[in-house]
Amino acid sequence: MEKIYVIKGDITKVEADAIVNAANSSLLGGGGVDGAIHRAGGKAILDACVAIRNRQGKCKTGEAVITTAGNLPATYVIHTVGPVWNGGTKGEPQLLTNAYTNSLKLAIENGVKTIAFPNISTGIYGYPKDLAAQVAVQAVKDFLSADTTIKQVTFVCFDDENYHLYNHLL
Ligand code: AR6
Repeated sequence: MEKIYVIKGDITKVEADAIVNAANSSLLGGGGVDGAIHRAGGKAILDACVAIRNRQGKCKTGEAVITTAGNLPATYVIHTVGPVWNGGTKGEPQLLTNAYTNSLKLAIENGVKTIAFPNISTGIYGYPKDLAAQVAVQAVKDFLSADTTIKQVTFVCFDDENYHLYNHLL
């Protein structure tokens, strides 16, 4: 599909209306891409996350919230929480689908036309990369087939394995 792109690189450098963060339920930062986004984006992102926490509590797995992107070249950061891999029988595929779909819904609600995703759950959360790539691509394709407002979705792969998997799938 011509709206979907794959690049290899660091999502904190990507110019898009929104970049997505693979956060945790606390929304208060962590390692991996989450740590990189908070480091590069500065305190404004954490302040916005704390405000959301105070307003609505933790972010459940598969759900998403939106904040400023602080000092990043993007306009917004959409923080979503992917599932921890527990062998695949604890609803992981549906929860990962929800993370992508709810991020895209929030994007549309905020007028986002270009959005970049990291490979959610495939680092610290241990989701097998090949299975996660299949879920991610299917979720985005299904969503875009019913929506015409999003113009561009970019999968930003940090490691070679994910980059090859996404190139193969797309
Ligand atoms: N740009 C793009 N992708 C990146 C970057 C980056 N700068 N850094 C890492 N990745 P992970 P998860 C890739 O562990 O598995 C955090 O502590 C990485 O190679 O960041 O969803 C949160 O707070 C991998 O493919 O997220 C949570 O506690 C992908 O990003 C937990 O980790 C996701 O790896 C979430 O775990």
